[in-house]
Amino acid sequence: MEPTETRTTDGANAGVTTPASRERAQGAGAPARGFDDDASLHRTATTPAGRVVHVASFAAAERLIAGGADSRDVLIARGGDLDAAQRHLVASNPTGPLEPATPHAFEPRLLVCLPTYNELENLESMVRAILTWLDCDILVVDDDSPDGTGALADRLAEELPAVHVLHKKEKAGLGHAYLAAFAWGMERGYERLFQIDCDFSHAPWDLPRLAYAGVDNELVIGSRYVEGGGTEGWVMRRRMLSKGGNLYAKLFLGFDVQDYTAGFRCYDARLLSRIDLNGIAASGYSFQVEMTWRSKRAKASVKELPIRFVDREHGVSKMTGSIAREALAVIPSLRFGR
Ligand SMILES: Nc1nc2c(ncn2[C@@H]2O[C@H](COP(=O)(O)OP(=O)(O)OP(=O)(O)O)[C@@H](O)[C@H]2O)c(=O)[nH]1
Ligand SMILES: [Mg+2]
Repeated sequence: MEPTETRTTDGANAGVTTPASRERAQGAGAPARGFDDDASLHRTATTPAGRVVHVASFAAAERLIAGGADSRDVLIARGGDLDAAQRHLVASNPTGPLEPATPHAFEPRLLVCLPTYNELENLESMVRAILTWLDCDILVVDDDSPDGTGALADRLAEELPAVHVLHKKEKAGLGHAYLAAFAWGMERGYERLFQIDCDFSHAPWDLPRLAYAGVDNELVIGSRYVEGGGTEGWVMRRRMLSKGGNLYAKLFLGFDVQDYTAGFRCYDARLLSRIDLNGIAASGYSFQVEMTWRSKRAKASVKELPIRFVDREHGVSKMTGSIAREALAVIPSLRFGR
């Protein structure tokens, strides 16, 4: 069954296709597949802001993105209503950033879990961007960041009713932050729980895509390693580490998932309730691998959507050698140990 979005936005911009804009949309000499599929499902335009815009249903958007379009330029119209989208373009600030008129809304209660450690420069813009794109609540989980991120989170929570904060006493790793967030969210009846980094490596405008795919799949992974996905701005060493880590995980856990270590996800709370979260061993980035493995063991349907992972602009990475070493030991133990 094709999932339906219950209260969608008409927040997409549209315009007229010209040969020049079509050429830009497709990139010089590298046509993106899917652009000419079905003209009733998308249009392209060049706005004064200089971007090419595509308008589509979620299904059409996924075809464009898998074919090479940047999801940033794909704005999704209500029920494929391109005329409404076009009216929005006329009404909105044409030189501003391309944003939906209202955030995408879905029937289930959505909680975006946002772990932070020293993300002062990123937190406020991340929170506002998330709320621009998705009608959801946000839980910031801060491990007593020395730079004052926790105090900023409190100020945002005072201003924005959708924002909540969980303060932890000390830096305990990403896995622990997410487990605390899941417990908090499940106690309060949230039905979909998202993971996203607070450094813009994961694009807030991809959240509605994950939410939509979450209608039919208990685990949706924003994947760098399916067609249309990728990484930007990483040095060779970092690329090798990620690819090597994924190959290592696949060798032990199966080739049916392409991006085991991805941190951009949407979980159905019913899946989380079937997993023994207290038994999770990993805390670093093998937390993602362990959760994927346990989801597969719990017979979850897993869907990977292509994303472009962009290296952080502000702040510093918390990736360390010990996090990578943890993965070396944890991954085989998942397959053979427990
Ligand atoms: N609460 C909490 N958040 C953390 C911890 N470690 C990292 N984070 C957050 O988790 C997210 C991912 O961490 P990053 O430092 O970006 O690590 P990464 O994405 O694996 O590495 P890079 O690709 O180098 O950025 C960010 O939002 C961090 O602020 C932690 O120990 N506790
Ligand atoms: Mg990061």
